[in-house]
Amino acid sequence: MGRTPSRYPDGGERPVPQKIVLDCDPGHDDAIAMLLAHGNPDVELLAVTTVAGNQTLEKVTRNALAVARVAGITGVPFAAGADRPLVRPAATAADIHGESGLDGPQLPEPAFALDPRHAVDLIVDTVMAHEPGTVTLVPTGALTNIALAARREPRIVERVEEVVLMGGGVHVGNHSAVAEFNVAVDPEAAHVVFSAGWPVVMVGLDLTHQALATPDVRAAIAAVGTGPARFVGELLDFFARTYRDVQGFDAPPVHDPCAVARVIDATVVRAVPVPIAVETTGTHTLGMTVADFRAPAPAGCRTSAALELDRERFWALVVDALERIGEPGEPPAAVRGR
Ligand SMILES: [Ca+2]
Repeated sequence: MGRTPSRYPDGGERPVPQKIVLDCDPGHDDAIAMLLAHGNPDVELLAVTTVAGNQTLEKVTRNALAVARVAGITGVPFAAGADRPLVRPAATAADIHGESGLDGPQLPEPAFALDPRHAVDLIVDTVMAHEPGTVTLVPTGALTNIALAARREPRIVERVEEVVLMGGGVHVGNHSAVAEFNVAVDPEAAHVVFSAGWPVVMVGLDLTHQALATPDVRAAIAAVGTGPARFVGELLDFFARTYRDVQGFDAPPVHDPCAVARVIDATVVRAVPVPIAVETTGTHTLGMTVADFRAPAPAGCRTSAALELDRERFWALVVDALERIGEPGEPPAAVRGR
């Protein structure tokens, strides 16, 4: 499968690998996002941080470490972050992700211990330790940690290359008629992140509902035939059932790896600049991401909304990453000459 060069939205090539911090709440699709980031050679995973969301902080953190073991991720610090939203009571998505937050496959015991730092400190330390404009934050859960990091060390706002987040949506909701789960769980944090002034790419439901794990996709993943690919297959079996039963989807939308794919190649996940505000007071619209398309985006607009997925190339990236991961402990597939 051909490897595409990492590109800026204007088509120029960006330096590779792109350094990212993945802030997540695994979560079936978070797990696949982590595998994509680990297996793709154009992305360097600097740190993984966890936040309460799909399940409690304790559960999603344990899940993140389990996924690291499945993928053979080593030498990357993992840290636990906020155990609840900034203002509102915690909410989980056990109806979609199960009691463990990662129901389906058997989860292995962690192979290494958490970094002792709080996730917010790990995010700040990581961004400050690298050259300005070289680290991209990829949040795929509630935005609590990212908002706290921006407050803890405001200089990261200038220093981060961009924030490519899975959350929100222009025309679609899932937590309510108009609000997506990650934003709705902590709308105040989302407000901080969207209005901070750093570039924000909103990879929302308009985009991720195009990333459906249809039977042909699941067959391509199964054909990889490795432990991590089987793990993804078992995740998708469970995810497909809950998405069918709870939300009426024929095939489950695999949201979070779309944000990683955007970092890998902006032409796979196409976004348009548009001012976006987060609703924090609405009776029926709490957590809505309000995108203002009335006129062309003003000069200097720092937010954009992802609307168009190149479905074929997206899934090719996921399958390619799984092939490169191979069986953890073995040399990468590319070295074996497969
Ligand atoms: Ca997530």
